[in-house]
Amino acid sequence: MGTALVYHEDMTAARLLWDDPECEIECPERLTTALERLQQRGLEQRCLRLAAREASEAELGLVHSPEYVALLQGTQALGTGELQTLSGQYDAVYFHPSTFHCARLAAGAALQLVDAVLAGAVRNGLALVRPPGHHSQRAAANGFCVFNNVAIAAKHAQRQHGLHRILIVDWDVHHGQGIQYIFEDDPSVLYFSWHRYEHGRFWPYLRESDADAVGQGPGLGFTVNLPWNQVGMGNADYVAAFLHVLLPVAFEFNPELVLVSAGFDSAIGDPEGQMQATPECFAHLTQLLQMLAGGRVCAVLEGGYHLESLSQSVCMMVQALLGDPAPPLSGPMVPHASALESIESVRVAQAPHWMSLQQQGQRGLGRDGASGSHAVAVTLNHPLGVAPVLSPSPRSPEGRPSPLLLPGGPEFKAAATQDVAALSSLLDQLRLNPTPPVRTAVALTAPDAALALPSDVLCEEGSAPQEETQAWARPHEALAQDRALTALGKVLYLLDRILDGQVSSGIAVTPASAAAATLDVAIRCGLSHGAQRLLCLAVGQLDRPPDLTDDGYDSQVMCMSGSASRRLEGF
Ligand code: X5A
Ligand code: ZN
Repeated sequence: MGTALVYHEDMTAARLLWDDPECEIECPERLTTALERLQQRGLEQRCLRLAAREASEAELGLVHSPEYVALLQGTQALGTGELQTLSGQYDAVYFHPSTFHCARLAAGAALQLVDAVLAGAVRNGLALVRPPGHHSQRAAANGFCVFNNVAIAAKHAQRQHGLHRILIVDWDVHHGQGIQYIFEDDPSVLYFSWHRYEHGRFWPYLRESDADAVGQGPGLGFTVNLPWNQVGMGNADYVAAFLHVLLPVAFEFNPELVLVSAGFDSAIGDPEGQMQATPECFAHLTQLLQMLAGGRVCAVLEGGYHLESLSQSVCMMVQALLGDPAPPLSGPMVPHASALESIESVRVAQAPHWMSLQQQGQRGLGRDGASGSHAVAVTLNHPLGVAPVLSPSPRSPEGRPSPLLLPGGPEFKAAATQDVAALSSLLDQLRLNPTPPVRTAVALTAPDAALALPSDVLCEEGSAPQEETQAWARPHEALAQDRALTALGKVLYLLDRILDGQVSSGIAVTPASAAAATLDVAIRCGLSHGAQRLLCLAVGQLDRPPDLTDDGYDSQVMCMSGSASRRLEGF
């Protein structure tokens, strides 16, 4: 099940025909540059390419008034002067003789994408479109938007595919007030938007963009606004917003489809957003969204006006849709105080409507001796996410971010404000390393169990050399027995393939009595290969936590353990 890319080059036809500093950033090169970069990186070739079709009058009518559609149809025959006059009746809009055709293609592209995903032809996809859509309203163009592509696609998914719960995630840096108005009393569409707000002093200057706008009537709680009151929000702020606001609510809502109003003016370098999130952040956000709705994610381009930043962000999103691992995020993962205030204000405003946001008192989850599992699965992931060869840490040895990548650093500031080439080279340093050829490998001691594996999982036959395995096992009594030793050989082999970049992640089974010792060895082995930071998660029972203090490894390893079985018993 693949990824669709919906596009039509006719959408590059519309352009600004007169002087207007506010509108000139919405230019045809936004699409051509992004598409070129997708081709350059070999990503376009990995997608199912679909040529956009025009949305029909009936489809536009799902959201827009017949009079408004007719008015737009009439613009095809207008001269430049008349187009300029008509444009002036709306806020931040320009019309071109090709606008009606382009805007119908943009809406049609979103519809095709939804149809392809809901028909099961692809798992997910991106529609690369312009004009954008999320500001446009029933009878009004607004903020470069003519038809509300995502809103039309949502209505279509309800009417034609019978969907009952659709999540719209609007990560464009502007508030998609058009989408909010269309669905504000509809509990079957959950609309989430974060946006530059600055206490109402940023376009479109609306009171209803604030966190206390939560929807109306039956739609109460189904509009979720997260206003950013300062510029400069970055990776840590965006990830925190997902983890603390969007995802709790989205899991509780349990959508059947996720539509993304994918504007990239929320990325670094964009003149509108003035934010700091790097392109890789969008790979992570996309991955997080794929946990919902069985991975049915349909993204539709909205804003994004820094051509280089836009193209890189689009590539990151497509990479994540294709299932590639996300590159590590740079910079200190510490949210701004202002971001945490915004997040808290949304949680407070939404708490009456979502159980997942209501503070639960601390439950007694103390230590327990319950047992039940007889085998512990050791899962291994490449410690740096993607690098085939262990690459230098993005952090300095003291654990502080390297000055080069400090979001507020002078290099980024200069690049963000003027020098496109400098920004491009900074961003290139963060470029994704090649994806390992095998996504998931399984090492089993009983090979017949492999018969039940999905076909795209590699059943790993190999083992580490016996002497090497024995040498690692020697200090551990628990690894003396045969079964434990065989399992350890397989774990070490898998770890080796992961650190070599041949395999992205893997799973191995080891006897319960040898779990802690096997973890010990796996950790030491990973560190001896040059891994600099290692996270160890123990779910279920471990006879003891791994102890690495004697070798001074403890600063590089973070261990977390908890008993899943005990918690499950409580339900
Ligand atoms: C789609 C989008 C922005 C309009 C800004 C007007 N529109 N100042 O990003
Ligand atoms: Zn925008």
